[in-house]
Amino acid sequence: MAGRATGLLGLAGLAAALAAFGVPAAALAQEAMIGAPQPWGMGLQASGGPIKDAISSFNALVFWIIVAITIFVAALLAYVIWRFRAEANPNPSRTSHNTTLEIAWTVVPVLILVVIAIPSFRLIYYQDRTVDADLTVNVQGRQWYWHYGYPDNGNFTFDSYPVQTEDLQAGQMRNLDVDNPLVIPVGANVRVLTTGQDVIHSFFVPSLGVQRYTIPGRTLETWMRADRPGTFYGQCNQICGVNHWFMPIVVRAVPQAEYEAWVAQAQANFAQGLPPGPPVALAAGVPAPGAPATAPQINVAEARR
Ligand SMILES: [Cu+2]
Repeated sequence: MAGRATGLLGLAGLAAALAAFGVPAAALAQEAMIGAPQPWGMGLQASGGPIKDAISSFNALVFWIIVAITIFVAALLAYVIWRFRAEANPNPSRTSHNTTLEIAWTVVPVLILVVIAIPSFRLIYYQDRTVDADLTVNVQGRQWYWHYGYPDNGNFTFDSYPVQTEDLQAGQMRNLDVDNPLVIPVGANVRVLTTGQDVIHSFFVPSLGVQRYTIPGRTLETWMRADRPGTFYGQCNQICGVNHWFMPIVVRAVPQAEYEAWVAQAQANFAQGLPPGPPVALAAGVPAPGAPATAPQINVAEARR
């Protein structure tokens, strides 16, 4: 963590220095971010897109309401303990009803809940789906890995497995990095359709503010958007069996041109079962452009289970 914090500070310093020499800050603002848990992280993860921005501001609103209520109740309690102690108040009042007070302590909490409920419902509907999707990805939770599909790009599909600790490369995160990340273009509204193959899993990427159950026999919809390039880490967060803890998610957001290059490569590689990653057959009946007509219809990952 210390390393990353220093790195960020160094980056900001570098940006300031370069800005002084007339290098546009916008070029540096595109520096890739890492959306991941951090040691001693106390708040929510940093935001990589608009949904997480909305979650963070709603969280801040509720947090300050809680702080105000806590201070108010604690102060009231302290005052009552001091003011009505036996020594200062030897003959306690036997008052048991006060209509004005009772209405006030009913109405005020209701108003506080309304203040919370309005942005809360607005956020729920905002997260629910995107009106104009630029891209759709299919996400399937499986015991115990993720299976991704790109129906808008020839419907190629592939599996995403965690990198074993002994195989980690420099800079990769233990129990979080995967062999084949989900790749999306920066700034695109990505419709996410989730299904489950075996049991209920949950697709959860905190820094993009996305979370949806993956349920067998049912398709759920949500969306995400990364407003800056980066690598966003998540995990299955619905207990799904013994390897539940080992279902990391990596979403890489890259510029459009890089995304298109990745799609072209992925269509070829995943169609033919070439590296990187475990080979996967095409979805039945939908050959990817450029794929051999006789692509084997065997899902190797399936056979491995
Ligand atoms: Cu799972």
